[in-house]
Amino acid sequence: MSQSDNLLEEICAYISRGKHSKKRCVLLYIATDKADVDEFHTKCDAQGPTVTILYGKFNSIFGGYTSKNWTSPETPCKVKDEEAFLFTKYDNPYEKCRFIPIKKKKEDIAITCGAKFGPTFGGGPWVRGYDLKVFKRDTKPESVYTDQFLHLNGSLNINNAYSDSTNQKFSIKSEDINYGKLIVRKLEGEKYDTTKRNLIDMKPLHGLNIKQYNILLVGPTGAGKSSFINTLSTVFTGKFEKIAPARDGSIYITSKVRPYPIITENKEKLNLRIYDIRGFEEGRGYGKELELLLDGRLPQNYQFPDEVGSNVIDEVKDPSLNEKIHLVCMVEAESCFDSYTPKILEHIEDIKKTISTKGLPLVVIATKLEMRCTHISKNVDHLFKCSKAKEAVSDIAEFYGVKKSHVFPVVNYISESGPVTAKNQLALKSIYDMYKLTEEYFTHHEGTVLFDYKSCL
Ligand SMILES: Nc1nc2c(ncn2[C@@H]2O[C@H](COP(=O)(O)OP(=O)(O)O)[C@@H](O)[C@H]2O)c(=O)[nH]1
Ligand SMILES: [Mg+2]
Repeated sequence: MSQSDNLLEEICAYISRGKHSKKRCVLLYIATDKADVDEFHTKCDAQGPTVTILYGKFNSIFGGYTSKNWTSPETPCKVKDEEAFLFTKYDNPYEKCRFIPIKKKKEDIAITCGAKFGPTFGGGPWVRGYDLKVFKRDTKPESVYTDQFLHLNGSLNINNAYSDSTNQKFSIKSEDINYGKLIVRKLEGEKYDTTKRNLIDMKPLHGLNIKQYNILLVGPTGAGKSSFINTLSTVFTGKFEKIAPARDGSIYITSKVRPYPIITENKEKLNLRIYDIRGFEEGRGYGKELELLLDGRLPQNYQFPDEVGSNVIDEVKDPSLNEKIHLVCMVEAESCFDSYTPKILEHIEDIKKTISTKGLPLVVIATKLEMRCTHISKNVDHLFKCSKAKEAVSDIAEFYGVKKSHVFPVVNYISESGPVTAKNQLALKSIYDMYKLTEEYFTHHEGTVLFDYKSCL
């Protein structure tokens, strides 16, 4: 177990009031030779609860936790957080972490968010008023890297908003933490991986009597349906996976219906199945196949013939809710709707009509956005602020008649590479929101039995 794993486990136990829970962390931001305020905000804003960890020069590790989002307003803004705290420990596995909670009545100034501020604990406004201002921009001196250490231009003045004792005499002083100096080997911003954990723990609504939610991917051939399944698998196992055959070279290979489970590195199975099918093309839509599939009447491993209607379908009789589709996800790579041929537009209209007749929820995944913007291809983080990506999301929402919040940009893992935080976040958000939408659909869906009669007998 690494040094930070150890520390994060202690912090996690402190947050969960002494109970060790199985939370995992994802590294959002790391600085070793420079501290960049913009990069910090790009990677850490709107991520929910985060831990900032400083690995000090003088044998100590320290930092702070906030349960609130970091944001970057032009005018700095104080944020209330009753759960925030600072921490410090010697860089030694046998030494316990010491926690410095937010003082009573100081919760309103637990953190300060600002476009020119890095992670900042306490509310100022004067330099000595911030308990831990890690670094800032536009000031002299700037943060500098010399002698293999990063000299941060923030300040450490605890006992303003944070203290571990009501008696000043016994409380931890700034000098007790890394000699009161912001000279560090490394700085990290971490977030507890709650989305992933929540997804693993999610169960279909009680009373539906189904094992999992079924999500169907539909889209033109080559849009990235199979690659999205591989991306999800990669996110959950932590290593590049190719469970769904995606296009390699010039042949598109998905020709059958196939549901894929998502399994984690610890062999935990998510309670959802993603159905991969053949994409539609100029000369081939779905005809009756789609309706049968939504109803759970298309046999498993059904092979799509090259010509629609050229086969006899051996329909599944009396399918249960377990076999039906519960949410449809359109996969869209182009969003150049003007260049779609009338035939393709006709296929899309047919699909939308069939989904709408069934009353099923529809969402869209927007893939390949990095191909539109060189900045995204160099760094996926750029997608969060890219105007071209935002435009694509708006266009797609309008075209498919869905809310913008139901269009999920993703950048698929298509080749062997290490984990990319932004790619993981995008894929996780999309699947988490799909799960929640399916739940919402069942909660409000008329005629669905949300009550387990058998358990009452
Ligand atoms: N650049 C890029 N290529 C992608 C992405 N998703 C899929 N692809 C590529 O697009 C091609 C078609 O993908 P595939 O998943 O087989 O599409 P499907 O026919 O919808 O299942 C493959 O060559 C993939 O490598 C993406 O997000 N970015
Ligand atoms: Mg495919």
